[in-house]
Amino acid sequence: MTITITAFEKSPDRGRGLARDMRVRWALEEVGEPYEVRLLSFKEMKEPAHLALHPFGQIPTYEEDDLALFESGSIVFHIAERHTGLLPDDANARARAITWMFAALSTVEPPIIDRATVRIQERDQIWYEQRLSMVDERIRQRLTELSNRLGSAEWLEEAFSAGDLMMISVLLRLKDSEILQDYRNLSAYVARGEARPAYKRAFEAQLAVFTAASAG
Ligand code: GTB
Repeated sequence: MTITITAFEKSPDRGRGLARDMRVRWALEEVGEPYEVRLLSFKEMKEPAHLALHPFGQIPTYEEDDLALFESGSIVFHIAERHTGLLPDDANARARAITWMFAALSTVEPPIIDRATVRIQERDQIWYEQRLSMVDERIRQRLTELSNRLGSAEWLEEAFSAGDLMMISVLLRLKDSEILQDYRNLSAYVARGEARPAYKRAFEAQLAVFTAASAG
């Protein structure tokens, strides 16, 4: 079985591991599955060959024999389902871990992405400051709720799971903002994820791509 994923040829995050191939790399590293990476320019992402794999012309995609997937959540779920290590065996615990994956993507990530969009695309608008503070308030509401649930626990459920992998991946987008720093248990939770050997391997691999592209 050969696994191939796609990633930015030169990531706009300058190798900070914020693009969504990072969560797929991390999942593959957690389960010990080797993979290859096909790097794409923005132009190539919108060409027919890639659109056949990804209808929205984005990264990441995932190819494994005759299976092709897109959407980072679906890809991480697929990896977690087919290997041990990212989902518990107990049916109820497994369902809860999957619930956290959905919570990360559908409840926590949207305002965080809105923040990035506002900061990039609406900076010159007269409503910029007001809109940014409204989005920040929505993020703080979610982080307060998440922080209350996590409390002093290490992970969202008994053991590290794909739910934590996805939640930490989503929270990492806030790492450089003061918002996350205001939640000490969430900052520590993110740091625990980053300290995992699998995360570090994935991070180094994506950073190497950016470093090579910058040198070339
Ligand atoms: N819902 C999809 C998923 O989860 O897979 C979203 C995929 C997505 O947004 N892909 C982005 C992409 O391909 C890259 S990751 N964009 C190109 C396009 O749409 O044309 C998003 C991203 C981009 C940049 C940064 N950054 O610079 O920090 C962080 C995250």
